[in-house]
Amino acid sequence: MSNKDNRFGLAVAQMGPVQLAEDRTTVVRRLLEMMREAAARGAKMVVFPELALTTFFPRYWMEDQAEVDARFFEAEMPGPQTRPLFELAARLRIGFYLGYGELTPDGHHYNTAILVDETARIVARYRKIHLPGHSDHKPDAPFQHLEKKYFEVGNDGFGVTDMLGTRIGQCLCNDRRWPETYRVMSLQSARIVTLGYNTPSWNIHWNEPPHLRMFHHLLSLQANAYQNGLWVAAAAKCGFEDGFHMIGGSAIVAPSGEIVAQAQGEEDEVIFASCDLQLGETFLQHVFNFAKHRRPEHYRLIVERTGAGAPLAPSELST
Ligand code: CDT
Repeated sequence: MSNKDNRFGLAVAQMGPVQLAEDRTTVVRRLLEMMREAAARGAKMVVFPELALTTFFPRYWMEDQAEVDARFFEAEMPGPQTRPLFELAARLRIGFYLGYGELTPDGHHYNTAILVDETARIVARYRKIHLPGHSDHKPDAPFQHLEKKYFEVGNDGFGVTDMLGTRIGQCLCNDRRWPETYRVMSLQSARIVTLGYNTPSWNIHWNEPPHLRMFHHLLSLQANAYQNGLWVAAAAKCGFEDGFHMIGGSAIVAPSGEIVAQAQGEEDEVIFASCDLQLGETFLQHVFNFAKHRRPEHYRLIVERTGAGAPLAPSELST
């Protein structure tokens, strides 16, 4: 089943915390070091986290938008501080995925990720679609989760890109919990789904036992890798950022649903897997042969309803 030509060296670069006071240059230096390690281990591409260049700033209520823009958003990519990443990638002939806050020339804000190929060309951009949290100030909460304040909902969809001899899709953090994310990409024949995340260990909305955070993170990756016959590469930013803890657990998951590499701690750490890109075919030609077994005529509600409503009459269920 496995063939050397189908092998794809895939690295995930987990990041330990980035403190509020840290500057981009220090952070980029850490990313460069991990990119070097990934290339030395034979990776064709390395996946960095969501909002990799700064602390996870949506935990803070801030009112001075000009200051937020200057401190936490990138008005150009690459910019002066991120250019070294592109230069090293071209020199090492390695692709990468990078998450960052995007400020567009006409003033829009997105939680964005890009795919960069081995010539350092940006070949795809993804703007986060499932934005979690809230937009109002919650002064009684231990911290905020203000993604709905600082970002607009992404307008690019879940694209898949031909790159590095395979098909790669992107999503960001909360997207990984939604089955639609992966199915839309697997229907475009994605072989690898890349994602970065910042997942606080505590839930400000209810008293969720912290161990469930890790369990649901891995459950989402594993179930969706299997049900869509694809590889999933997930990179955390984790540990204590100014006293606020986020889970680690960066992982590479095979189309079998098995975890083939997982970060050990909550610091900067590169994990690597030599991925058999044909492995997904085993599932996609049989149990998940979409063309043969999917029944979209019975899935109407998935695109027609957002929230749950009343049961439909049998005659209304199918098209
Ligand atoms: N960054 C991000 O999307 N974090 C969310 C936290 C959800 S709780 C408001 C996540 O799904 O991990």
